[in-house]
Amino acid sequence: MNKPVMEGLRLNVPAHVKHPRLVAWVAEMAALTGAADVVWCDGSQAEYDRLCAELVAAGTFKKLNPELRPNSFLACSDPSDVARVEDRTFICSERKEDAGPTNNWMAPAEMRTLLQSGEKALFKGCMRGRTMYVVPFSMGPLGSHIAHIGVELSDSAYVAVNMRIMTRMGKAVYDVLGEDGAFVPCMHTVGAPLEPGQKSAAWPCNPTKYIVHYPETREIWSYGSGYGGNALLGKKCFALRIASTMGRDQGWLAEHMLILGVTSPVGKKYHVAAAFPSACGKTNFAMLVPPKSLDGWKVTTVGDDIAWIKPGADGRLYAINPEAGYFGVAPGTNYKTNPNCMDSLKRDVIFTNVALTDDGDVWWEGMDGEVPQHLIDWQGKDWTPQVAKDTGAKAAHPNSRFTVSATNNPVLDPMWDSPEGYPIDAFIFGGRRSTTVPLVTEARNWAEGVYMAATMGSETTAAAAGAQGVVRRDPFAMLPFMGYHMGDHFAHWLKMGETLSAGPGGARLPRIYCVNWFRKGADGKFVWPGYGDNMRVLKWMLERVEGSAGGEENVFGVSPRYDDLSWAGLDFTREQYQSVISIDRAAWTQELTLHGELFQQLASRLPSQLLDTKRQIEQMLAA
Ligand code: SAT
Ligand code: MN
Repeated sequence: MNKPVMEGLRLNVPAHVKHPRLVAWVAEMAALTGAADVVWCDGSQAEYDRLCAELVAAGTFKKLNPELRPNSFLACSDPSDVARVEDRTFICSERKEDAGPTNNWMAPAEMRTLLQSGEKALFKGCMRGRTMYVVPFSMGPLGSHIAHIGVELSDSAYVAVNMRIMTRMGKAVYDVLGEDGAFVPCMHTVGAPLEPGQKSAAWPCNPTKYIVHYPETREIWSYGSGYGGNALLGKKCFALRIASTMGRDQGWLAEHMLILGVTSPVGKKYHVAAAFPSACGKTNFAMLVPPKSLDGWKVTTVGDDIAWIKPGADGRLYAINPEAGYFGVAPGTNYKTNPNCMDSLKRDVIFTNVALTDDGDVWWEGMDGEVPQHLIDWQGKDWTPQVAKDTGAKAAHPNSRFTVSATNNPVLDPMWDSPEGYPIDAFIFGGRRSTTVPLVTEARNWAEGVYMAATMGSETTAAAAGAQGVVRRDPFAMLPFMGYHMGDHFAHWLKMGETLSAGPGGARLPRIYCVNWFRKGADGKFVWPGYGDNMRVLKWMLERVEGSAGGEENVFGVSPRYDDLSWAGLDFTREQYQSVISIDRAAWTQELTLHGELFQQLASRLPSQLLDTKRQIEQMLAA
């Protein structure tokens, strides 16, 4: 009884770890979880190679044909563990009201009983028979004033190797942390302890799942899933849910936005941050190749999913990409939709839930070339085009992913790692809407832009478990990623705008745009070609920033007339343009009713400015 906590387990603390609070936490978690061993990751290539070899031996990874796909692996998950689980995601603020009506909430004390301290607490003994990896990481360039540090403890080697690609992970983080630096503790388990002698499943996980955030104490506890945003805790859990609350408290923004650099034909460089919901083409947009006819324009990638944005001394907003890699959707990626991505994926990739070809390479729906005559699908079953025809079975899961380092990207912005970040010229907000929302509109002022972001709707995708193709309000594309009350987020944006416009950079507040690449015609097909041709819209926006492009006011801002866009090299008629830019009065009356429903839901914390903006739009619509 009452034996010293660590008896029987060597903590193996390396000499370069000089942070007593961190060591004490690791010891406490090792005791709680009953981990068999503790491995402190150093982020080296040798360590990565060793862990990948162990994952191959455990059956989690298949090594792909080194001639076709050097240094790359395929992991296939348990069929029950393929996406984020929004209904199992919790924001445990002290007061329910602070989490707001769009988040699941449980009182912190109750959640802690369930996870940590109760008699049957889920984390008690959850790592028995497994190794606990200590994964130190920086979200953002090491030492940048915009960056923050996290440490993930996980019993998944798959998580450790993915985190090495997705974040700045490794030994150097301890230099930044020193003896007492702040870090966000990120506790993760697949929830599958092993009895002595029991062999692990290739993809261990637990039917019970909890993805839990304590915003006040800035902690993350994730139980039962090994997949993506549920398990790679630097991404959605830290860089969005926890960071959004840090941003609210400290005067900055954590947003679900890609960041791109755009260089004009005269060599002027702009930076644009764009919010879209999961699986709506952020990675494609971030790596966009301008059409030949607009060859003078060049796009470079800073980030493809998350932006941390802080005001600089000059009063402008500066953004960094807190991540170091891409966890992108594979299906639909090909040399037409995203050639730079295809080139990024030539080597050093971890694929999850795509199909395996007979020669040991990967395949997914929408890849270039002939459909293979035989594959092993993501569930390990034989797949042929005939099987697909008969049963509808997809070879790759619709939410199958690649994990690849940003440095593999041929159009990576040369300054992507700059600790200072980039000044943002424009924000874009876009949903996936087959009807109603025009191709592009420009907000007439900051408040109208915040309104556009707040009322954004989008059809759901395979990135989250649940029904697909259903329109739901997804304010700021942050619905699944907000760490606090959504209404407070709107207020935070409005206040940032006010503060910045009163400061030195006031005249340079970023412009705000609303876009929709996804409008469909009567035939059910997308009308707008999208992908590289989105450059035409982007060019218009930047010309607006310069004050050189025209436009036409409508109820929802300013849109380009047909002749305000460049059409060289694209056959797109005035009629087609009308069908993607037009505003239908009946559809917008209905749309405003839906905005009203969202505002009703958020009423207790809804800034009155947004109601004023709504009233103005209603008046214009009635006029
Ligand atoms: O699984 S993730 O949350 O990382 C991907 C996404 O939903 O964007
Ligand atoms: Mn995302």
